[in-house]
Amino acid sequence: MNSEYGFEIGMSPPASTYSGQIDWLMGVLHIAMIGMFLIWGIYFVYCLIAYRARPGGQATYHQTGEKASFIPDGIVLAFELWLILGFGIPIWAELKQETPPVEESLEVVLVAQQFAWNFQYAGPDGVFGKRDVDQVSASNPIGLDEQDPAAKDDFITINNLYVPVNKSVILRMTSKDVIHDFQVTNFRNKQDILPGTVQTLWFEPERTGKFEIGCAQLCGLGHTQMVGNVWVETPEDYKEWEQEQIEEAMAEAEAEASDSARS
Ligand SMILES: [Cu+2]
Repeated sequence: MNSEYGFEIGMSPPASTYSGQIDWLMGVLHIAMIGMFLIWGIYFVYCLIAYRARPGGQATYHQTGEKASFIPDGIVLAFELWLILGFGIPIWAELKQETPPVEESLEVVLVAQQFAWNFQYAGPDGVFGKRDVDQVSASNPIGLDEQDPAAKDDFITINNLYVPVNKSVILRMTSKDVIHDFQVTNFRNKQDILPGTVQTLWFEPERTGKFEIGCAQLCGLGHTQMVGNVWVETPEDYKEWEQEQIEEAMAEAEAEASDSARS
């Protein structure tokens, strides 16, 4: 873990709308597992003592038709079904299937690469500029097509994702090279990113602050350095930051256009 974030025992503080549900489920699972471990452990020791070898003892080598052992099995099975059907599947569906409406969310494109996170914002037109593999360069890591009118107001950030608090964020994620995995522990989410496809991940931050992004899929020698930050800001601060980025992007696009007109 990055030393800047300190060392914590247990999970890092929850910061998204669904992190409470994940923590609750993990808490129930851990307590149930400790309980089962203790019960089975005590029963095991009891059997060792009660059925130890004694003079005149007679071993039985066939089933006696005893049905009592099905009772604890049945209880455990019922408990597991209750967890899976009552909580596991609904929480999974919320995280992975019930993406909030795009109109009410901030949509960001994420292009992962060895070993960085490139975030593309659509700008005021709300349309993402096209990406072109042939235009990828050191200064244009995602290959944003400069000829595309929709690209003029787009802006890119590297390893830093800025979002407003209390608004859902939808990430459309792809990779330039190998499989990466976007993970923010505070948000309790994680999603593989496969080259050639687009994966969707959403979250809604509930607290302002800085949260660490890690790559959760071993992706090469620089894997451990593939870290970034999510900066969750107040809506006002976010708006201000966004405006600066748009102005910068527009000025750059204009300068480039006049450059190419001159040559
Ligand atoms: Cu990676």
